[in-house]
Amino acid sequence: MGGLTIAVLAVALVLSGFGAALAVGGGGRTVTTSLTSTVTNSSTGSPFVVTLVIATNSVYNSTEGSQPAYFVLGANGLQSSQNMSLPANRLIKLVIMNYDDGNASLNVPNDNVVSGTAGGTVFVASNSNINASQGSSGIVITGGQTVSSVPAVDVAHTFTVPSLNLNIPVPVSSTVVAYFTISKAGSFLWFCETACGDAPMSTPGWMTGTLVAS
Ligand SMILES: [Cu+2]
Repeated sequence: MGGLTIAVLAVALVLSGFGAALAVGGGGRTVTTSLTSTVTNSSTGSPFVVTLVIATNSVYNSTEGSQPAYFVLGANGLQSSQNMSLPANRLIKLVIMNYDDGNASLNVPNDNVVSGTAGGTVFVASNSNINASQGSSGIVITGGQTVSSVPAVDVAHTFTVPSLNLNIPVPVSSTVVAYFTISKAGSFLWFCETACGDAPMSTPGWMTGTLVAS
């Protein structure tokens, strides 16, 4: 409610500022800055949202062929996951959209178990959460599940940051949502812990990279 109030105030500031700009000319740029900073301040208490996409059609080279890779979904589309910047000491909402329909064996037996997230759980949605049989009530939606682990055979990739005790297993063809907080600033190595391919697993921007918290 407080955020909404501030947002409304920001709009009022813009409107009044716009009027001033009309009167004196050329003052619009300052008004835009005040709107941006006000919106940023009003969202301090909300989670920082970052969305990752796992896609499978990136050709590594002529020998390796297509390999899976993590991408950051930015304002202008997919961006490299080689270096991810996240805020420290703020709740992060991480969404992972996985287009990979193939599972991969686990490099560590417990890689299918969630760790380091709020409540030790993640939310998983996938094709198994709907039934489009077009019965009398149309599509049946079960929504998804909040889980503390997923069956090992269903895991396609993981998002793992050992130095943060963070492990998020990602089932095949699924969307995973996790909440966590990074309680210290620094650079942390992230990687996938399934055997999804030697080339992508060892190459930053594919299945590994650096997470910078500040
Ligand atoms: Cu992987």
